[in-house]
Amino acid sequence: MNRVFSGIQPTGNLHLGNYLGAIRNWVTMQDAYDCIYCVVDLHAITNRQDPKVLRQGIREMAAALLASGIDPDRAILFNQSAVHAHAELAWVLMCTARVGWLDRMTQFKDRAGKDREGQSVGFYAYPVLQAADILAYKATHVPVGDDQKQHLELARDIAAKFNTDFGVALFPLPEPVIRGPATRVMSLRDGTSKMSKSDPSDASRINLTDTADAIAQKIKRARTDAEPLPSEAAGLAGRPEAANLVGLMAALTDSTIADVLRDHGGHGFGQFKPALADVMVSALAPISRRFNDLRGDSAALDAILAKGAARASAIADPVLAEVHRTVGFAS
Ligand code: AQP
Repeated sequence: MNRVFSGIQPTGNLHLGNYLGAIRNWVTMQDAYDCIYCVVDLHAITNRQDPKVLRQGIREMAAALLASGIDPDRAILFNQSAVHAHAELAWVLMCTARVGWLDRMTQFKDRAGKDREGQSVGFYAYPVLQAADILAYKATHVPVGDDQKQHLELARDIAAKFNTDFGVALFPLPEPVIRGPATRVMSLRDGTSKMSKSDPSDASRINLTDTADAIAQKIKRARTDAEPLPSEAAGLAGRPEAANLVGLMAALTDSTIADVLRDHGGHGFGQFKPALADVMVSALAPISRRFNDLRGDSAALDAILAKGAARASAIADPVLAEVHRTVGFAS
């Protein structure tokens, strides 16, 4: 059976990179798969969090996902810490994963920079928890942005080693689903770094909660070069900011880079940017409206998350029991 699992951190607003790289695929996959979507609060505390802000962030992320089109009657939507199998399986898999494998994770190296020794052990081991998130449900497909490719390969390696070590076929090897023309949305201020919630500059990203005016201003001020758009994709080589904006237009209009360049090739950014801003505002305005309607109803959001956690536990608990028997635990 095909089963989809994916997660998102409740730290800060959902941005256009999260939406186009991952969430939009989450929504379409609900029609074809058995889907489990998780607000990953255990991952969030790998960096220090204010408890009040985290609690509110979990609800707000749930509201943002519902506003984006996740249907809690079809997909399972819950927060990670409410299902104990995640942390428990992570421990077992921590004993399967090798230190050398984690040492190769580029995201840790990039984010830790020179302060490797000052990072939490949890932040270092984060990709093992991510493997547990997926494998606790025997998920077969994981829709993610391009930045998560290496972590997905690690999850496959961990699943394969566990199966081999114990001579079982307990875990399927999960497939990443990385699709669409915007699998890696870049910062509006620097076309070589990814759009990210933790970028200190709000001008670097489009938040799903931004007003139409804020979107228009951010696109207007987005960094670009002085050349007009080329009429073919090859002409975007070495122009990361132009490539990013063209990719966004393609993703938001459900078309391809070639289509966008056919329509806008030869235009300067003074002409292209307002067209892009208009398309972006039309795509995001309904989501933003629904989000504002949902975010204030904490009781309703908590009820949706609790129901999702019960459904998730009903799938993960038997898998965990199978793991217990396989490794030789008495219970
Ligand atoms: N720029 C991006 N382009 C395409 N996809 C992206 N994703 C994140 N940034 C981009 C995808 O969004 C999903 C959820 O992300 P997450 O919040 O759990 O993880 P993240 O990669 O840590 O997101 P951020 O914005 O970069 O947060 P910070 O700055 O806090 O680290 C994932 O599928 C991810 O691929």
